[in-house]
Amino acid sequence: MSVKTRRTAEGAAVATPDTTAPIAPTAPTSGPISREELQLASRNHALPLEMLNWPITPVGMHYLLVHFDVPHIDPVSWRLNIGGLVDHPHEYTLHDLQHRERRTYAVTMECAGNGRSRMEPRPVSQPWDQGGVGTAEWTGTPLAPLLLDAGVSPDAVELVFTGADRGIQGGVEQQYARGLSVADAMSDDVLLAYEVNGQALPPQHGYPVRLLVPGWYGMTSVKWLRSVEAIDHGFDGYQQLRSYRYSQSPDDPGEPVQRIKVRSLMAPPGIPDFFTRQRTVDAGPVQLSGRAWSGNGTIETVEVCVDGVWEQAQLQAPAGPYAWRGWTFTWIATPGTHELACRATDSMGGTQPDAPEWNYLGMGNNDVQRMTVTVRE
Ligand SMILES: Nc1nc2c(c(=O)[nH]1)N[C@H]1C(S)=C(S)[C@@H](COP(=O)(O)O)O[C@H]1N2
Ligand SMILES: [Mo]
Repeated sequence: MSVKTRRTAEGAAVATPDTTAPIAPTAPTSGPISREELQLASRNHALPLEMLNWPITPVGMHYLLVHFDVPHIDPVSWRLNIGGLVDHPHEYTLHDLQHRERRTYAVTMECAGNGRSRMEPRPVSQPWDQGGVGTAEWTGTPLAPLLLDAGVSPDAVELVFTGADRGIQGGVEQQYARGLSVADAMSDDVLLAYEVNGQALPPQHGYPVRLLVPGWYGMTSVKWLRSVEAIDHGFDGYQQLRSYRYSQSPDDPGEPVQRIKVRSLMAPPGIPDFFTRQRTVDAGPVQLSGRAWSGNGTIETVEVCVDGVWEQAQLQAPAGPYAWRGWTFTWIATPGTHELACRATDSMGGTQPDAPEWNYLGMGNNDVQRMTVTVRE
């Protein structure tokens, strides 16, 4: 495979792939989960669904997705470089960023691959079930004023955000890097975050500084951020052009994955079976609850389905404009086996499909969650 190399503002070599770089390690399969998928799944953990009972996810329970290795970064020598097509390239220390305007937002973040293992055939990558989501209170400084200070050239089209982590994907050696249009990067809600839930970022969530782009799938929020570079073309890195696409085949360029699709999940009621996770509840009123979120407008309704009959759930106020919304529903459980489901609709009219909308990389699956519950006397 041929790999082009270019240099970032700080001189780091960044490989940009030719468009024949493989987009997935193997074709989608109906076979059992492989050892490689297990290896990824045990590194990149999910939100246990009972944690939906917490409006803010405790840090250790927030889902995790790390493509390569967690880099070991010395906060004293760490710098953030803002460069490329700007009038005033600048290097910031962690201290500099911590002494600029400080903001805290509760943000629901979801991995674009969440729900991947529920697709059939199953796209082969991190085999998420449903827990690739979490909501944390992120603190940092807004990016837009730094870009204004830098003076982004009118010729700039995109900003490239590059992390300190390096690895090989699709045969291409790369820093983890993603692009955003200048307009999206200038959005008032985009943060350079250095704290989560009131503590310094832990190593796995991007210490010392990560990008945080509310409303977009998680891949946009580059961890271990090292540079922001203004460029005069659309970013052509692997994580932009080859990965994170809604494509139907390995050679279909597809559409880019961007904002989070509407979704709701229910905290599993009652008690679980250790191995199958099947639920058992006592007959009588059962308070069902969960969370709903969307990167497109606000959550308008959540419906709960019991044995095929849909009814409205009660909505709580969201923890903030970028955070999920709690919902509750009282179910009068009668002895026997029942099927429960939930479905959210957002203010842009988006709703959840009954079955996954299949694509080659297993992106953006927001299918309705269903569970079978045994009710005992
Ligand atoms: N540098 C870097 N940033 C990254 C990643 C990565 O592997 N390297 N993973 C991305 C993906 S795919 C997701 S879903 C989120 C996950 O963030 P979290 O692990 O803090 O939940 O980080 C994003 N930022
Ligand atoms: Mo992700």
